[in-house]
Amino acid sequence: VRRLIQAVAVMLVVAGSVVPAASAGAVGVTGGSYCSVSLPEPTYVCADSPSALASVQSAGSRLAATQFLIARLYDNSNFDTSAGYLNVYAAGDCTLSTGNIDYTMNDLSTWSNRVSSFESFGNCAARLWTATNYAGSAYPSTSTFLVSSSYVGATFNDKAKSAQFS
Ligand SMILES: [Ca+2]
Repeated sequence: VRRLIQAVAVMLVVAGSVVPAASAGAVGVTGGSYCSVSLPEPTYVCADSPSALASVQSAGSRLAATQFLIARLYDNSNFDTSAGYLNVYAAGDCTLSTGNIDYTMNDLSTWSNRVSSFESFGNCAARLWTATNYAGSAYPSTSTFLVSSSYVGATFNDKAKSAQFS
């Protein structure tokens, strides 16, 4: 009987260790300042360096070949990468018009209260909000977008909790 119990215990341990590894498509979600998110899936993949982030992405093939980089949000101002960034991927470029919203991030999650500068790509421009779900105050304003900003200003620095792309 004891042997059986031991065997069961071993199996439980193995199962316990296998589960996290199997869901390791989510490999880097826990740590690291260099992150990416593929919209509309709100899963953040993070790593300790840009190269580690790249290898996590390719290893987990979390990034479909059809994903386009539409924005990069920086923890530091002046597009400085040393404190980390969040690459935002989407299924395609933004439309040329800024009269519509092409992509949204209703909760910046681990990237809340960090953004100090940003760049947008693929015809996109960005608007940041100080609360989730596009509430609170908006940068640059509730009716405009910016392709890039080297510093979002003292009022919005480390305040963004959601974002829209047009
Ligand atoms: Ca910051």
